[in-house]
Amino acid sequence: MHWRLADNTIDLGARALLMGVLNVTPDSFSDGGRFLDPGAAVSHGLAMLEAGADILDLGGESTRPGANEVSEKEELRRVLPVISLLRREASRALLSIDTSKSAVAEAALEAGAAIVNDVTGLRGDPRMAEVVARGRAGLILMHMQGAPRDMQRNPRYHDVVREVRAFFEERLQAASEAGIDPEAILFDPGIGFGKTLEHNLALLQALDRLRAGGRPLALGVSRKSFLGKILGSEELEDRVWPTVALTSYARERGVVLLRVHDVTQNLEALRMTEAIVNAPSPGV
Ligand code: HH2
Repeated sequence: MHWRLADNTIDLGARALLMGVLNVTPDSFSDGGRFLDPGAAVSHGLAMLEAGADILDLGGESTRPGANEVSEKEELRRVLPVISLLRREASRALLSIDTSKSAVAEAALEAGAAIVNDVTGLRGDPRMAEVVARGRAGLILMHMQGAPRDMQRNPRYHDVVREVRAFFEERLQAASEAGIDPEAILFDPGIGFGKTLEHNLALLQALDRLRAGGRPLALGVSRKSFLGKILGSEELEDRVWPTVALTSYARERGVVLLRVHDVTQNLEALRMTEAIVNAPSPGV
C-alpha cells in the first residue's frame, strides 16, 4: 500500500503516519488562539516533529461546529508565513494544508506543502481538483454532511456507512476524471462533521467497509466532543487518553494516517499496536 505525493512515494505497509495538528486560528475548538503568532506556530510545529510527527497539518480556518468562514486573504495571511518558516527550519518535513479554498491550497503547495486536506472532499471550490492535480499533491478527501456553520443541527442518514462509502466512490471517480492519481488519495470519514454520536460510532465500527477503490483511510478523532460525551466530561484535557485508545483501535483496523494534537502519547499507542500487528505469526 502506497501514498503518492509529487515525486515521493510513501510505503504505508508497516507504519502508520502521525499527522500533527497546527491550527493558526483564533477559534479552533481545542487550540484556538494558541498559535496565531507565526513564531509560536513554528515552535509548536517543530516540537511536534521532534516528538515524532510524520506530517504537520496547517489550518487557517476553524471547521468546528458553528464556525464562521474566513476570507481567502485572511487564511493566506495566517498560514503562508508559517509554511515558509517551517520550510526554512525543517526543510524535509512533510506539510499539509487544511483548506477548502483552491487559492490557499495553490499558494501553500507553491510554498512547499505536499498534501491538501480538504474537509469538503473537493466540493467546496470548483478549482480545487485542478490545483491538486496540477501540483501532484497528496489529497485527504473527507466526508462532511452540510457545512461547519450548521452541520451539527440535525444530521440525518438512512445508512451512514453506505452513504459515506458511496460518497467516497463518487469522489474517487470525480477526482480521477480531474486528473488526480488515485494513489495520491486517502479517504477520511470526517468524524463529527455532520454526524451524531451514533453516526460516529457506526463509522468507527465499519472502518474496513469504507475503503473505496482499495484506498486506505485517514482518521481525525483527536480531542473531539463525542469522546467527552461517552465518558461524561466536558473538559478538553480529559479527551487525550480516549483519543489514544482510538488511535490504537484504528491502527489495528488498518487506518494509515492519524490526525492528532498530542503527538507523543499517540505515537506510543501506534508503536505498541504495530509491534503486535507486525509480529510474526506463531509457528513461522
Ligand atoms: N478534523 C478537524 C479539522 N480538519 N481534517 C480531516 N481530514 N479529518 C478530520 O477529522 C478533521 C480535519 C477538526 O479539528 P481541529 O483542526 O482540531 O479543529 P478546528 O476545525 O476547530 O480548527
